[in-house]
Amino acid sequence: MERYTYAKEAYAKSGVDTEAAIKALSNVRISIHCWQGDDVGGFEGSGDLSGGIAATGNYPGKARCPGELMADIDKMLSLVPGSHKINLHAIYAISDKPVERDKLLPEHFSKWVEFAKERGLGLDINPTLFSHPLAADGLTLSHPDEKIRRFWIDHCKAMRRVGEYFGRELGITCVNNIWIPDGYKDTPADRLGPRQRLKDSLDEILSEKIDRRYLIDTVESKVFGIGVESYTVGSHEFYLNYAAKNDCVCLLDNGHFHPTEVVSDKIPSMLLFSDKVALHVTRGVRWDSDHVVILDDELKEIAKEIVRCNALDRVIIGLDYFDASINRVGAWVTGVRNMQKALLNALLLPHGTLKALQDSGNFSKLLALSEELKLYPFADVWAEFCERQGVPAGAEWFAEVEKYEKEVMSNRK
Ligand code: RNT
Ligand code: ZN
Repeated sequence: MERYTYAKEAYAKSGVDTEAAIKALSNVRISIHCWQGDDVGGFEGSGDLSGGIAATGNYPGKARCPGELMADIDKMLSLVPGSHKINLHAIYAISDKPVERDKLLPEHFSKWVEFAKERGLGLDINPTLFSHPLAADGLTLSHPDEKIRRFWIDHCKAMRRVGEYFGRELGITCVNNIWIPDGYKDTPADRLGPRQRLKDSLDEILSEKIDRRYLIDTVESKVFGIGVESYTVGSHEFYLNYAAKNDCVCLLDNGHFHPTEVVSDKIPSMLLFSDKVALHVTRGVRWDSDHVVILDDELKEIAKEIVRCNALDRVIIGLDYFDASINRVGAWVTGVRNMQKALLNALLLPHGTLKALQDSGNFSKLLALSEELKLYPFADVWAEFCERQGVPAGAEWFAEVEKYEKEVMSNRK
């Protein structure tokens, strides 16, 4: 507390209100991906991940069923400040009998709605267009075979209805994100045809009008995937244009661009032309490896752009990482807290002062001040925020994970 009082004063001197920052941060709901809990396995039973994404490692204690995953989510949430959303995939449907993906109904997700209601959470959804026999050749919504394309279109339509149900039941808008693995390993003979088919598929999927209060549709691009190195149907340009012309939102996954290309720089451009932009925040190491999000420079820069553009209500923040080589609950908590730390860091910067320095051409002072601000007592404001939210402020949270691993996760054999 004493430390917070000191920090509050230090920030006030630079024109920053720490109370306003704490309040703003406590209102940010992050969409926390359920799939960190089980390496994108889901409950369909096969467990084999496909579609050019991969989880590596076999750390013991993975959640094997809805009950275990929900228990792990509870543990994770108890160590994360604030109220959030849980982001589900179609493969996390809960049903006694197997249900084909094109036949999924809201009732197959009613247990999740119950779970969310009891905890004041929102829910997001994703159709799962990978890890399935009909996606075995790496093509789904752009497939030349009409029957296969039909199956995936119907699946996406079904999941939009599930999303609408989430939004209606919980009173928190659901985000339905479409990502497809479609592409070719080698140089294609036709780049237009698959994209034409993807466009047609999306047109049909989105043709059913659903109230925006309940459901927002997003489309996620990618530059390449393992096995589909030469051509990706759903490229950035494809979705950027598609979203601009249709009633949906572009989703930028920061692992889905060339290594020196940054998503932070794209955010203001997107916001000038669209009401919303969605993110999958991840950490690619040399490729789209989906490492746990750490508090690195690009994460801080992404958060700064969201805050500087005054767009906390326009940028939909979702997380997307899955590390199977370390304790999964620990990985989850680390990433969520880092996203929040980055936002708090951004909320504690004197953006007005910094912008004025830029506009007056005083780049020497801009650089000097920006660097000095890095050593402001940020950690004390973070600790105060955590304390007020009733979660551990520092590394002591990990003791909870160790205890949970010993008492719960280690019994999953
Ligand atoms: C894959 C995409 C996609 C998935 C999730 C599981 O490269 O990033 O978002 O990670 O849907
Ligand atoms: Zn993603």
